[in-house]
Amino acid sequence: MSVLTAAFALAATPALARNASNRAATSPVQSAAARSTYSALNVTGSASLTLSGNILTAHVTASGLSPSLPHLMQIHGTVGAQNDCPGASVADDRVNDGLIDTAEGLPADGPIDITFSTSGSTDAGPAALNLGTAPVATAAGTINYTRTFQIPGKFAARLSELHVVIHGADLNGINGYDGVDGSLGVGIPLEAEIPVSCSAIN
Ligand SMILES: [Ca+2]
Ligand SMILES: [Ca+2]
Ligand SMILES: [Cu+2]
Repeated sequence: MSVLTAAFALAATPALARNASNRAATSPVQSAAARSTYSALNVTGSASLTLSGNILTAHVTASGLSPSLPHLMQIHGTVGAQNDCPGASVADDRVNDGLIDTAEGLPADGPIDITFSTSGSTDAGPAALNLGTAPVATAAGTINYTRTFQIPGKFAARLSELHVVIHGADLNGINGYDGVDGSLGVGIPLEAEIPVSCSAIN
């Protein structure tokens, strides 16, 4: 059994230097600070990922999230690549709005590997973008998520090369997730899709 952790400590400004040395995962328990993907948010929390063979127990606590709304959560990344959470400089790559939308973050984030859903599929298929099975924040904007499920061996062996991403921000503070569609073109609003926390697993 091994335990890996990812700590979210999102600062008010997103311009944090990359800290590649935090990613060397030679001891069973390490943690890393994440970098903000939306400067107006202050999402903090941590993920504890415990593996027994290919059975993962994921425990994620987070606060500072948009209250009473579902927050898509996934493990992202490309096994074997040194991809990392997106830096602040990508915010204006595609749409110059100061936000890192999903398409802008994808080159760094890499693909979705595993979905932290509350029921049903945990793979990278439709479950990954299903707001109906995403963890829902409390009225205080917190999430306390625990689920045990099997993951593909290729990810179990290389979790420390991947990262945890949380999505969803009620940017205009009205009507839950509304407004323009997100960058993935899958019919969910930008507000639901936008990454709000990214943390390397160490
Ligand atoms: Ca942008
Ligand atoms: Ca809204
Ligand atoms: Cu994601």
